[in-house]
Amino acid sequence: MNKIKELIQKEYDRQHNTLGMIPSENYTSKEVREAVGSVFMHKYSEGYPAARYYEGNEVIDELESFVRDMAVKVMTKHDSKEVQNNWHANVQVLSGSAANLAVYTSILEPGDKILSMYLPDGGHLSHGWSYSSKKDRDDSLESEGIAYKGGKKKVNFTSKVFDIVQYKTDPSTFVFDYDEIEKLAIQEKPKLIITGGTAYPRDIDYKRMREIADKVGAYYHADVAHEAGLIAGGAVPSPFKYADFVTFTTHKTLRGPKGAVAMCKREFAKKLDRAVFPGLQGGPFNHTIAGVGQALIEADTKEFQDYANQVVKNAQILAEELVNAGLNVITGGTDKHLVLVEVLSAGVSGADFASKLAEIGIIANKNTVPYEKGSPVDPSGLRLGTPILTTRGMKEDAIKEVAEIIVEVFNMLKNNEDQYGDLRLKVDGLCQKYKLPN
Ligand code: DSN
Repeated sequence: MNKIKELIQKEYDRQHNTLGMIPSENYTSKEVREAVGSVFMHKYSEGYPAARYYEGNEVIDELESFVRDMAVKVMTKHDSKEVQNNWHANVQVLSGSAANLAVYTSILEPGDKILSMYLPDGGHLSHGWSYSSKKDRDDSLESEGIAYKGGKKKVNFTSKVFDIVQYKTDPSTFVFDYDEIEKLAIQEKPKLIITGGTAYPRDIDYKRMREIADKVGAYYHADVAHEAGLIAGGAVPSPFKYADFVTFTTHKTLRGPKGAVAMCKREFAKKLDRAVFPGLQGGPFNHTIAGVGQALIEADTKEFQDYANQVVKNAQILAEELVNAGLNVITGGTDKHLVLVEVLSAGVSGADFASKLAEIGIIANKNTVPYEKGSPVDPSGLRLGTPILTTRGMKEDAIKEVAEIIVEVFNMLKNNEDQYGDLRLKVDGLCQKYKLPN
């Protein structure tokens, strides 16, 4: 066996023999993996269907048109016909960050103001992150109420090109206070408002955010990378009635390959398409588009709807079990697929918790929590998700067993114990009982 084949087998074994609980990850079907590994990877197709810069694209044209239509159909499935008919999808964007950049460059000029969610509260880097080192910091300038105005170190390209102001969650509940966001929007007059993030466990009030955007004449962009599959499955609210732009990655709850889709109301279609190609990218990854198409076919089924609803039920039972065991679950629960737990106040570091869990076969990630006192490399929290466990067939009873193991590890860390007994064996048992599908 050559080195690459050996590593593929090794990684398959690792995925099979551990319980993946990173909420942004999932496990695809064999058909999705075959599509991504298909002959579509060989073809150059700069341009769009029926308007290409290379010959030989008749099949690619059919592929891209089909996947584009499927993206609109599946993502707006739970919306009215009127909403469904008003959306366009660009399936060429290579990643979530590229999708977001395409939205910005389609409607904004350098220097325009964006209002987005504060990164440490669960926002995303591509929504424009910057900070100042401790020595340069003047907190009175950077943060005021729920507003964060950024620092000297422009970490993400978005923060280099645009003027970024960010909103935090409410300091006591850690959920959004929309009245405060509205006040901030009126004060800052952004040209674009973004919602969406990576660790916000509650539903976002898309209708309210649309009202805020309308009040200040801003475009509204909902980044639903984490929730895409849950929206397609009807397990959480849809933003399509309210947003001007919706972007998402395809590999999280949607259970497709690593990739992304950028969607917009039809009136912005030309601008968005031009922003993607030739604005930001060259030839699309047609093999990824094929894999996304296959994932969308799978998401357009009753089975997937059941899956999406079970993901949420599983996350809610996980949160409930952790709360009952005395853990500090941020916002007291979840509306979606992820649970954020603050552990530092119990004397446990997020990094230690994540690495101890990994030792016994549970793969989660350390994470910042709202009003974080630590740093991204040593944060106060742990983020857990249920998409993979649900793909493996787990329901509430199995999730309770997983929660019990997580609580045992937490209590051992809290009490400075280092004997983990048979926890790895328990995880092995669950991995054997709930196998990864083919
Ligand atoms: N890195 C992703 C996540 O883990 O949430 C977001 O891009």
